[in-house]
Amino acid sequence: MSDESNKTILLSAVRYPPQEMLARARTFRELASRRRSVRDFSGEPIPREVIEQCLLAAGSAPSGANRQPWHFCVVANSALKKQIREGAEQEEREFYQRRAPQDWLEALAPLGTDDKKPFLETAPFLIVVFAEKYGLDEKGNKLKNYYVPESVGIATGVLINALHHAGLATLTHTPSPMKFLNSILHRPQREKPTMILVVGYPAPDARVPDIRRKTLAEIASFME
Ligand code: IYR
Repeated sequence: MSDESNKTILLSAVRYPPQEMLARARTFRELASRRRSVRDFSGEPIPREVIEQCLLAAGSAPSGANRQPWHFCVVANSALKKQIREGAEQEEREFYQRRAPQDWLEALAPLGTDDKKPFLETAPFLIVVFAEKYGLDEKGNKLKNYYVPESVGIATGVLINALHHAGLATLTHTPSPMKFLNSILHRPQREKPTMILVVGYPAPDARVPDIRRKTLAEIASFME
């Protein structure tokens, strides 16, 4: 391997004294645990620059072989949002009326979801997350991607927290199947839609299910 392909730069890292580290960890945990999936959005506009900054944060996620195999399609256009709502509601009707097994419907019951997705038109922005199955080099040849679902999942997680940190509400919406999004948004077949992130301010009277999060002991084990 030539020196050029293997260039390194000095890591620029910050280090905090233990007390400050703990305070920062607590502050972030408090922020993160206030995030809720919201289904009632206000139509109030939000600045596009905020979305841009959050997308750049998402783009800093680690990815297999640094391929960055994601594409975020930001939809603000009302006609496109309407088409997306129609496409999603069509799939959701099938899901709720026919495809979903009873156990799945029972698992969703506490969330109160159904096949109606008005938020897809109300919210100012829909960010459709696409996973790039393979890339293209400068000559148009296929370039293999690695750990694509993991990489895109991590980037989406960063995006959700960046938006939440900026004071915006989100919903991860997953109509299934989602192929209809490629045609509406003119994305190539090598990109697979993974979810619609609905973004905006919550409606003033927004309500959320009364759920609880698992405790530390339930989600982690320390092998000391
Ligand atoms: N995609 C459907 C169903 C749904 C599935 C899961 I898993 C959820 O956590 C929530 C909803 C919908 O969006 O209604």
